[in-house]
Amino acid sequence: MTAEIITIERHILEQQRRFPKATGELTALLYDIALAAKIISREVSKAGLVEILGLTGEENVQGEQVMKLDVYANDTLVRMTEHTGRLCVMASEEIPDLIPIPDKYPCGRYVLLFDPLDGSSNIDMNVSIGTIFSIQRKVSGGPRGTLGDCLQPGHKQAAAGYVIYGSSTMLVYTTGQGVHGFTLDPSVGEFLLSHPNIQTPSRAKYYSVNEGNYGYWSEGVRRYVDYLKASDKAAGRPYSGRYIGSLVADFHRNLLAGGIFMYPADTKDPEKPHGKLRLLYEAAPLAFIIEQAGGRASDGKQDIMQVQPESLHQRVPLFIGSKEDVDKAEQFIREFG
Ligand code: FDP
Repeated sequence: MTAEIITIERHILEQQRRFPKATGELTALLYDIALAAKIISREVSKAGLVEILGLTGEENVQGEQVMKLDVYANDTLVRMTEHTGRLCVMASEEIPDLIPIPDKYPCGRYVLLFDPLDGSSNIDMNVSIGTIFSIQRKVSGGPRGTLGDCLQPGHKQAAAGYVIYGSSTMLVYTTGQGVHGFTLDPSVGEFLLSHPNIQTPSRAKYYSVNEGNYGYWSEGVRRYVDYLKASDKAAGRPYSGRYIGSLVADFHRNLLAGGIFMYPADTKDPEKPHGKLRLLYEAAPLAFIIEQAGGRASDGKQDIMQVQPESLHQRVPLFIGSKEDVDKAEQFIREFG
């Protein structure tokens, strides 16, 4: 055996030791989430085998059909964290309102916001899907968590991460001390450190966007994508296109290989003038991760981390990935709208 084996528990604990005043609550919360991720991963890997596949026939708050696995992932995260005394309130992409901590359990110092199973329209096709989470601190004074605790800008996050259920299951997280990735070893049931201190390249090789929406984008976004495809050998263009259509998978690929993911605002659906993705459950946590990895996230005009949320399920245009490329996208939007 050559390399040191570092479990996620040991890694989180070692990070905590750098902060002598830390109480261990955040450490324990991250560990609770890792445990929930293992349980969700187990069910996802059986998705093609058991009757859990198929639609429940209900619609979520975004008007999308909810699959059973989404419900399972949502319930698992709630069940693994609500009783611990570490959380004051939760919110999920699947649930229209706040998820309060039941009165029978103590109230904690943290807020958990999550997308339990992102990319779920891909489940039936065996495409990678993921769980995204964001942890904020309780800022309200009352005995329980409030909507105001959830509606905090991304730069206030205490931690964020995602789990990708792909060819292997990986958990990637940050507490503001770099980005670290762990691969689940299913034979021992542990997440082991496989990608310490992830840094994303400052320039992309790949761009990821649903180009079927081209005709619905603004002039600036259209021109930017044309620019990425135009040949200029010295400048490293054209870029290669990669679009899985599953945010966590697209983001993870670009984080490691260098790339820009975009979900711009479009005029296709007048109900969704701000694009498709949600600020609190998708854009803000991934923005925290990409910034810690040396990249950037923008809504086309300003850093995602600075956007003040106004409602739980708010959508936001997203340009995220290699720094120079996000800068360039903003430049096109500034010039051409
Ligand atoms: P899905 O609809 O499968 O849940 O956030 C939702 C999401 O997937 C993202 O994971 C993905 O990046 C995006 O939507 C794909 O949307 P399009 O089908 O419009 O490209």
